[in-house]
Amino acid sequence: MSSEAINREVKRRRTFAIISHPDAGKSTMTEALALHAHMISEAGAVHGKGGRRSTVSDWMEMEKARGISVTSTALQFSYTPGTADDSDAPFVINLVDTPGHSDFSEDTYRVLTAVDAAVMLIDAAKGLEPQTLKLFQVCRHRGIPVITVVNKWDRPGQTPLELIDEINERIGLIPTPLYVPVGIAGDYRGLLDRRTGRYIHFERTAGGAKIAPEILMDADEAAQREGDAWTAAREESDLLAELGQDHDQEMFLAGQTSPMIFTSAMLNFGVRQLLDALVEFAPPPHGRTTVDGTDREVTDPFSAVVFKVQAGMDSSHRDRLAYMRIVSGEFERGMVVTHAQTGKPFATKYAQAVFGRDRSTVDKAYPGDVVGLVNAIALAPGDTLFIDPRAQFPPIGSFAPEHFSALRVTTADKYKQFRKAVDQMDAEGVVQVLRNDLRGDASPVMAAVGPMQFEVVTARMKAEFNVDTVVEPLGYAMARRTDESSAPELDRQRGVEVFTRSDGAILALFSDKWRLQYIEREHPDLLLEPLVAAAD
Ligand SMILES: Nc1nc2c(ncn2[C@@H]2O[C@H](COP(=O)(O)OP(=O)(O)OP(=O)(O)O)[C@@H](O)[C@H]2O)c(=O)[nH]1
Ligand SMILES: [Mg+2]
Repeated sequence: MSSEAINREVKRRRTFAIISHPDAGKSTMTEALALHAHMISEAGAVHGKGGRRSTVSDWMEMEKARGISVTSTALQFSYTPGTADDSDAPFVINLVDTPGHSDFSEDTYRVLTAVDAAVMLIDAAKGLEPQTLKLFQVCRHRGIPVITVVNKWDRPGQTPLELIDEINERIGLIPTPLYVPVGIAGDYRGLLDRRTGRYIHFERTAGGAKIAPEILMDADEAAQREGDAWTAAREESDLLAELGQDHDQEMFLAGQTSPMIFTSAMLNFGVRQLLDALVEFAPPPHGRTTVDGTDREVTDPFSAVVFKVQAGMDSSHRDRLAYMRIVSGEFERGMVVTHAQTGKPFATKYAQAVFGRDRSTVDKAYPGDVVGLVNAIALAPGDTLFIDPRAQFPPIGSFAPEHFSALRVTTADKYKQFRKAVDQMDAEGVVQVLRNDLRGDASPVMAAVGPMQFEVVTARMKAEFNVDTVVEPLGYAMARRTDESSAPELDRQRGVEVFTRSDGAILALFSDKWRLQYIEREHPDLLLEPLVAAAD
C-alpha cells in the first residue's frame, strides 16, 4: 500500500482513552458516544443488578453487579460528523474506557501508553479529585493532549469559572471551553457555541435513552428563550475571550491548554459536541520511537504494541485476547508478523475488531486501530509485533505492588483448574504472581497495587473456572528487587520473604519500611532495588 493511501487512513482515525476519578461517568459517556455514532440504538438498554444499569463497556459480572469498571474496555466504531459531505469516508474511532479506581491504575496506565489523546471527565459537583490530579500528571508526562469534559451538568455543582480556575491553578493547564453551558449546573438547557455565537438547545428524551434532539438558535432567539441564563453564558464566554482562553490547536497539542466541554452523559447532552471535537482537534495517529532511538513512522512497514491481555470475555469461548494498537503500516489478517520479545513468527489468522465484549473479524487495519488477537498466548502487555525491518517499542513497566496475599483453593478436587486460573490472571496482569519453594504451588502469593484486584481474582476464579478460593493477606507492605546472591541472606531475616515473580524477577517482601531500613543499614552489600512505579 502506498504511503499516500496509509496517510489517508491515518487522517481519519482517532484513538483515545476516557479517564477520570471513579464514578465521573466514563462508562456512561462511552455508551453515549456509541449511541451518537449509531452503534447502539438505546443507551442503558441492559439493566444490571441492584437497579443500576450496566453499560456496553461494563460487561464483567462484577462490574454489572457493582456498577464500577474493574477493567479497561476497547470499542471501535465509525462516525460521520454532521459537517461531512456524502463523499467523505467516515472517521474510525478507537476508544478505550478505563477503570477509575486507583487499585486498577496499572491497567489505565497501560492504556495511556497506547492512545493519542485522552478525554478527562470531571464531575461537576466534585471538581478535581485525587485520581483526576494523578491522571492529569500522567498525561502531561507522556505528552498526551487532554480534552476536559465537565460531566453531570444536569446535577447541582460548581460554576464553570470555578471549575476552570481550579484546573488552571492546581494542574497548570489552561482550559479553553469550546462551548459554555446555558443554565447553571442542575439546570442544563443547552450550549453556547463560542465559535459561532449560536445556541444549541437540548431536548430531553425518556430516561435519556436516545440522542437528545437539538434546536439551533441565533443569539436573539436564545436571549428571548433563556433570558438571564443566556446573558450569563455570554458574559462568561466574553470573559474567557478577554483572558485569552480560546482554543489554540498548537497549545493544545503541546499540552498547555485543554479544550473543555460541559456534558450530561446521562441525558446525552453535549455528547455530539464532544465527538465532533475529538474528530476536529484530537491528533491523528503518529509514529513512535523504538528502544534503539529510531522513529517508526506511520507509513513504515507494519508494527504494533500490545497493551492489554484479557480472557474470560465469553463463557462459551475460553479464549484469551491480546489487544494491539497498530503503530505503522497496513495490517492484513493472516499475515505472519514477528514477535520482537521472542523473535518468533506470529500468525494473525484470528484478528478481531472489538466493541466491548462483542467482536467481529477484521481483515484490514491501520495505524491507530486497536485489534484483538485471539489466543495469542505468547503475548504480554508491552510486547511489540512487526514486519521487517525490526522494531521494538519501550516496555510498559509495572507498578510497585503494595498489597500481598496468598491465594488458596477451598474446593479440593479443583486443583488443576485452579492452576490454570492462576496462570491466566498472571498473564493478563490482573495481579502479579509470586512463588517460592516454601509455599509451593498450592498457595501462590498475589501482589497488587490495590486490594480490589484480589476481589477481581476471586470473583473471576468462581465465574470463569468455578473454583472457590480464599484470600489470606500476608503481613508484607513493600517489595524490593533483589538477586540470587542476596536472596539466601534476605530469607534468613525476620519480616522478610523472597519470591520469584513469573517474569523471573526476584522480589523480597518486607513487613514494613522500618524493617527494610534496618536491613539496608545492617547489610549494605545486599541488592535492594526499588521497583519503580511507572507513573513516577
Ligand atoms: N446525573 C448524572 N448521572 C450520571 C451522569 N453520567 C453518569 N452518571 C451516573 O454516575 C454513575 C457512575 O457512572 P459510570 O459511567 O459507571 O462512571 P465511571 O466513571 O465509568 O465509573 P468507574 O468506571 O467505576 O470509575 C452511574 O450511576 C451513572 O448513571 C450524568 O451526566 N448525570
Ligand atoms: Mg466505568
